[in-house]
Amino acid sequence: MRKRGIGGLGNQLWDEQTIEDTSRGLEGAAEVSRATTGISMKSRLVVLVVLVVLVVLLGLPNFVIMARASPTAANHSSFDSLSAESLMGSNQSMNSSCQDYPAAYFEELLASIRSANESTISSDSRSPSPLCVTDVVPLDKCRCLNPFIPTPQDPSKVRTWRDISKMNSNLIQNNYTSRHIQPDFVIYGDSITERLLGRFFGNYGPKMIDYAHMTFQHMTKDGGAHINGLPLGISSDEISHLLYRLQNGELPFDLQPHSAWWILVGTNDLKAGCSVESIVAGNIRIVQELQRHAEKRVTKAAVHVPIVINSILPRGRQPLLLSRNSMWRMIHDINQQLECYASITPHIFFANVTGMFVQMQSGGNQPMVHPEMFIKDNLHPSVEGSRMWEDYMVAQVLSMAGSR
Ligand SMILES: *[C@@H]1O[C@H](CO)[C@@H](O)[C@H](O)[C@H]1NC(C)=O
Ligand SMILES: *[C@@H]1O[C@H](CO)[C@@H](O)[C@H](O)[C@H]1NC(C)=O
Ligand SMILES: *[C@@H]1O[C@H](CO)[C@@H](O)[C@H](O)[C@H]1NC(C)=O
Ligand SMILES: *[C@@H]1O[C@H](CO)[C@@H](O)[C@H](O)[C@H]1NC(C)=O
Ligand SMILES: CC(=O)N[C@H]1CO[C@H](CO)[C@@H](O)[C@@H]1O
Repeated sequence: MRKRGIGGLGNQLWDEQTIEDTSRGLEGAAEVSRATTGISMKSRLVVLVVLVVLVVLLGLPNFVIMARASPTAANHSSFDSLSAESLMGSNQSMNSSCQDYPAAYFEELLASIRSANESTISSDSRSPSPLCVTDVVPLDKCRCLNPFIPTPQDPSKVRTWRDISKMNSNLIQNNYTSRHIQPDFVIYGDSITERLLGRFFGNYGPKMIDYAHMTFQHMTKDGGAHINGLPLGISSDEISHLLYRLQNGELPFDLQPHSAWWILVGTNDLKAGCSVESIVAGNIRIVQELQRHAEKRVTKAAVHVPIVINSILPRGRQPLLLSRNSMWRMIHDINQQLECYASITPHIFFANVTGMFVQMQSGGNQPMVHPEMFIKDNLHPSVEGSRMWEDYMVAQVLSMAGSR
């Protein structure tokens, strides 16, 4: 391979609180969620309702304006430029940082990851697998699954995983395909996406109700939004789990969003010890699955529905330093490569939301996750963070729909 991303993944990965490892750990995170999002929710809702009324009265159905007027966005300058810049123009702004990643780089990368043999990972430390970050993490600790091999989640980790996936297929069926209507866009992902449904490991609970509310208002026409977004996520999912879901019910032939596919996946692979390369290749593998689906449908329009790769959200030790072996370094490298991949691939776009979730501190040179955008685990977006992300996606999808 031409370029190895970073040298290795620090031990820090392994001593950090393991949040998405088991469902128990994740439920713990949900407790934290309630503690942190409950407090100011009422006052935010009041502000939001007033804003919605104002926007409706003034006849300015523009989410960007709403986002600008929101209390959090006020001290969050990067969001303005984020929303202003349409993904459609992103290829033009691409520059020399992508010279290291021409098309041939991605071809080699895919070939190398595709043929990586999982069964040799723990047994033969002399032939390190490109799946894992082998120079720091011992091979027998790597739990990275080959993102090319569709794999159902381990039932000892998430007992109800197949039921949750069935809930997602029912959502598609009951709300869309059986009624012969299509969503405007579909989002595939992990717990970050599942939360948008007000659901966590398949549980709709009081802790999640604010998320459900917010998504109803911001991403469904019934709730007053301009378009219907359909989030399909399962907490704890790695890329190979998502691939399995796509091949087993969550990407039925008759699902074809009007305007875009959107994917956000890979942060749980990072936690499993996966390399930058395997996560980049895995995202591309998911893109290919969506492309194949479109090709099966034959019509020209279907083939050209854009696919948006969302940047992996920040997580890990604070501040977010780009030092060797840090998780943020890996996330940064993954995002850089995905952006370059999108820039050379027709109809594929990269949505860089880093500016929404990262805030500079200590005189402007210490990036930290934005405290209001996440719950206490610094991994899952808060209701406010999810709202910003949804508004951003809606604005982008509307702009893509407009220019097709
Ligand atoms: C090119 O990339 C560098 C760093 O990656 C950035 O600072 C610069 O603003 C970019 N230039 C353009 C024209 O996008
Ligand atoms: C992968 O592992 C299996 C089982 O250990 C072995 O039979 C096979 O030859 C390996 N393949 C490669 C390409 O290394
Ligand atoms: C994304 O945006 C952030 C800041 O908003 C910037 O630092 C980064 O270089 C951008 N590109 C990628 C690929 O992360
Ligand atoms: C993006 O820009 C590159 C280099 O300028 C060009 O070769 C490529 O065809 C463009 N891709 C798309 C999808 O327009
Ligand atoms: C808006 C709407 O029709 N929502 C339905 C989507 O599907 C689920 C079942 O899978 C229903 O519970 C929702 O009411």
